[in-house]
Amino acid sequence: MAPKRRRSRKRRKLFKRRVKVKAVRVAEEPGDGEGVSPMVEKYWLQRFNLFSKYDEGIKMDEEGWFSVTPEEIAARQADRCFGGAVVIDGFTGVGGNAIQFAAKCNHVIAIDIDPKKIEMARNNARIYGVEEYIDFLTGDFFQLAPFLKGDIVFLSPPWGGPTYKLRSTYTLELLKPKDGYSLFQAAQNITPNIMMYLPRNVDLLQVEQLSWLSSPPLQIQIEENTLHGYVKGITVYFGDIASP
Ligand code: MGP
Ligand code: SAH
Repeated sequence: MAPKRRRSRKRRKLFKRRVKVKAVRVAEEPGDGEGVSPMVEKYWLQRFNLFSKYDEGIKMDEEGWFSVTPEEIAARQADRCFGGAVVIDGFTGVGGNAIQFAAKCNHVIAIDIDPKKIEMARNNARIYGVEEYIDFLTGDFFQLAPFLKGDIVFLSPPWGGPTYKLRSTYTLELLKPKDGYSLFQAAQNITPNIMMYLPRNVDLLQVEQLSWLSSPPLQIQIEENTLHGYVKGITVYFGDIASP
């Protein structure tokens, strides 16, 4: 049998270092049962920016991870509520926005086409103690819109996945499941007080044109949403909730 090869002192040192690095990585990775794929690991690393109460039993799925509005941004958006306002959150996801609206507005109607998202949003709202201020509805916002009444409509539709940022300019036609113009019009039939959460590379000229769909044109305010100095998205406020 060939004699066992001893590592040189230099290689032994290197080997030790490699083992150490691996141990640290393991500790930083999601635990078993977190359901986190490699694709969403970078969002998991930001989990406490998404939900400060993440460790208390927050539930997420893959789309939820890359779509949820970070808590600090959602809280700032919810500051636009006025006394007694009922907010319709047309694309609730795992509830990042609905929870913050429920904490600051009178009542929230939270809609998502995916029943699993509604269950996760309900669970997450319970953790934040605001479940009783939210009516959860499973359904298609476009089909439900003609029957809805509310003071503010919040729209954070799918942007087509994390690859939205590969384009230099994101046009409103790319929003899912329908283009931004159809979406805006469905909301406008409910109220002129509309908030849209859009990609940071959105075509701002197109966004401004949305306000011209009304006569006289709606007031509009465009806000860059930063987190720790990094732009995450853009919120557009229309109607009475836009600051002059
Ligand atoms: P991001 O650009 O995927 O993340 O999303 P990040 O960490 O800025 O990545 P980086 O590679 O640019 O460093 C930024 C934010 O946009 C997320 O935190 C979500 O709030 C929001 N967001 C992203 N997507 C793909 C969607 C989406 O499809 N719909 C909605 N409503 N929000 C999204
Ligand atoms: N603002 C949310 C994230 C929304 S992600 C948060 O902070 O958690 C967009 C959501 O739109 C997804 O959950 C998706 O299931 C939902 N959706 C897609 N098409 C829809 C439709 N036609 N009507 C209602 N919801 C829809």
